[in-house]
Amino acid sequence: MPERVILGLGSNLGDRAGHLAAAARRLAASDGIAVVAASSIYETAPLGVTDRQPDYLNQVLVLETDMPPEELLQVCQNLEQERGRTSSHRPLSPRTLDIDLIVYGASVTASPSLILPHPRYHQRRFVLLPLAQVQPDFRDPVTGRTIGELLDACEDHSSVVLQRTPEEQPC
Ligand code: PH2
Ligand code: MG
Ligand code: MG
Repeated sequence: MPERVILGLGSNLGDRAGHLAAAARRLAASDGIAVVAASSIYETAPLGVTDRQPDYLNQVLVLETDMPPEELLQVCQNLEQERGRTSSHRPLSPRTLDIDLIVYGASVTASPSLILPHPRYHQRRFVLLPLAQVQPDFRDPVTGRTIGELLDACEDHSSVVLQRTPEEQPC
């Protein structure tokens, strides 16, 4: 049985929508990866940054795959670099494409390169809102909290505005 994986995509540099669309297209074309759902695209205020930055476009994808987490992470990092992301960026600096593994099946793990579930996703409205749209029955693998409970408990109230619905997306 393939695992169900949630990815969080973000872009706040260059052709933001183009970067997100390219990521979804390239993932769907990858051997062993099926993209089973894509949220709408949301325009979101930059969270946690200290300098003034452009707004992000954020989206959540649901995948099914047998690919192990570390291998999937490598695929995502390769896509980030294809879209011109430099590996020397400061943490929280603007980026052309960021692809985060949010949840990988029921996995709860921590290695130096990958923590699952993503340690901060539940503090980010720009992840929770699109996730609620594509996976309304989602539960946190650690706490069992529903997506509604996670949203209620989330202290991030920064702006997350629907920008584009999936039907209108170029891919
Ligand atoms: N990603 C960050 C830091 N801050 N803010 C928004 N709105 N969207 C993001 O994807 C985002 C962020 C680090 O990856
Ligand atoms: Mg990120
Ligand atoms: Mg990242």
